[in-house]
Amino acid sequence: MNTLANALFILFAWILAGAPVAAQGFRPAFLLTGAHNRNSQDLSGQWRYSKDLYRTGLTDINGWVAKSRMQRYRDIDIAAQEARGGADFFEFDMDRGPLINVPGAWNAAEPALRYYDGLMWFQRKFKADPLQGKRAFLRFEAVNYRAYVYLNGKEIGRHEGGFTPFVLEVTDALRAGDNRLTVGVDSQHDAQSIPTAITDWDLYGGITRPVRLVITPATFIDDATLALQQSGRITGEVRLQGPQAAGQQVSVRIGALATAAAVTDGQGRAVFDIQAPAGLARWTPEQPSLYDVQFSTAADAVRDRIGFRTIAVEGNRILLNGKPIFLRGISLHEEEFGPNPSRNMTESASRALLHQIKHGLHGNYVRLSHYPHSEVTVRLADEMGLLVWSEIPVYWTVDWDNPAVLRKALAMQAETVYRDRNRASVILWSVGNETPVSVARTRFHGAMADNVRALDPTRLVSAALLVERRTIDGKDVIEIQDPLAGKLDVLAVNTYAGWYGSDTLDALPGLHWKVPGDRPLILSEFGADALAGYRNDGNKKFTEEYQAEYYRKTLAMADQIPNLRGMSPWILKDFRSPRREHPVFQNGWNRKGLLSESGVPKEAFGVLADYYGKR
Ligand code: GCB
Repeated sequence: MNTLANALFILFAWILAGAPVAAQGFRPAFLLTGAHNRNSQDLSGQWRYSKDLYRTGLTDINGWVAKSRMQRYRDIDIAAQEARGGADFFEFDMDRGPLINVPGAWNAAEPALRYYDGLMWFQRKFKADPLQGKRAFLRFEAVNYRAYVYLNGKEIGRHEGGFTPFVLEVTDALRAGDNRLTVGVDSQHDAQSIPTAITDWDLYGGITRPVRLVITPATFIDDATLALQQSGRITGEVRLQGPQAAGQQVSVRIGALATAAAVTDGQGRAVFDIQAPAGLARWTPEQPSLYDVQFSTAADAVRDRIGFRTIAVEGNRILLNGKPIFLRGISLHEEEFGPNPSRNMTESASRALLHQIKHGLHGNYVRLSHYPHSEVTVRLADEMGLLVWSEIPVYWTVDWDNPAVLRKALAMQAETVYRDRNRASVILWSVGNETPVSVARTRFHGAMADNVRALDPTRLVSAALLVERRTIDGKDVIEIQDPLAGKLDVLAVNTYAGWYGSDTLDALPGLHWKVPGDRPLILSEFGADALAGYRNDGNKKFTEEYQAEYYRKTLAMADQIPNLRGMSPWILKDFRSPRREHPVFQNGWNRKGLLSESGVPKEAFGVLADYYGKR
């Protein structure tokens, strides 16, 4: 294509991509947001797996359909076929494959899979009762990164995106009695995936969060939401799906405090708008009050535990329930304590991490980086009283000019917002992390900011930006030179002076910050590596002393930023990263944790805990 044709093509593609920015366009066909409280069968446990590095179970050479002897998803008893003899033979057998725990990443399951990155097949069998007019769905909380799902040999759907849930209807494919569920999981990332192939965290391929078979009535409550508005009213909606979705009476009960009723419209949507009851206890980190909320119709009911609070920006302050708040936080990857994490976020694994933030560091806030964390973690943040920054992995760089990539980002945002919009803890939606400024990149993030605001006008929008260094009038200045700032309610920057670059630690408190003062600013990251136990070797990099001093000096620098309203230093715990291969200090771990991988505190943990204790 010549340059003009190319430009017109991009423009046309952008118009097409822009059209569905009407955020509702990204609403998934089914949400089943209350799934964990429904009649469901948890399919966690031991599954069989089969490696498929050349993807022969999906396609043959030249992209032709896979050979039947390679199709892992076939509903077939291979041992029985083999016993019969004959011309047919097979180059897989899921029934006799090795076992693996689901949920969990395969990289931690056995040493040979540590750096396996590609297609892996999973299978398990389960029994189901006759449906008798009901409907059946599979809800996957997360599959990293692409999923190909087959039930009883039939393809029932695909999904892309490693950190958000998806729901597939299996009413027609499900058998009363024995069923065979097969999932192809492709962990490979490329220039068009989100994130791309290079990050600073582990690959963690697999079915990393629970899978449930959910049974519903023919017409069911797909989604139900309630939120406290600045006006003091509680508003929300319930969406029914099914043949009887229109004209149904829907009721909502908020603990023992209030009830309300509404009738669904032609699309199965009922809206609520009620005065907040006088006795309503507002959710705060200090008193994270949650109410049992029940949404019901004649045929169905779902429950949720919901907290009510408001969040807003006024001038350069952040107001929680109308009162200024400072975010005493830390960043967190989804990785449990221990020498061989598998990203299996059980409630106890997640609680152990959040406990350190809340009670060890005296924090009230966590940055769940760099992707939506498990539903378990976000619910625990609600319960334990930790405010949450939530982000999707538009990280470092993606293919900014590609409308298909933008659509993926907007869809991921929608999946995240629909999943978490009942969580009082979530106050910030981030639209990116450390993406270098360019026209295409800023337009991409701008579309994300518009999308997330349209999906959820009740929360704040931010992004972790890069800072620039300049010398102005002989002074060493740190500034934000990013047009995206105009789209954000809260500015956030990552700053590593004193770790990356040549600054001495003593220079940090003297650095001048030139940032817009009209809005709140958060330090979304700062940090330095230290190997737990490496001490008494001078003030060298990688010692605990260096990291502790780095924290003291960076906190002294931070105290000079007038509109600083919070921080989430990098990071609570050492985490696995294939980028980090120093054979003495790292060995595949990013060592910027305040705790070692198994939870041993480094000196800097105490420095931050003292600071937060006084803040
Ligand atoms: C960053 C990234 C984070 C890295 C960190 C580091 O700026 O946002 O993902 O892990 O720096 O350790 O360099």
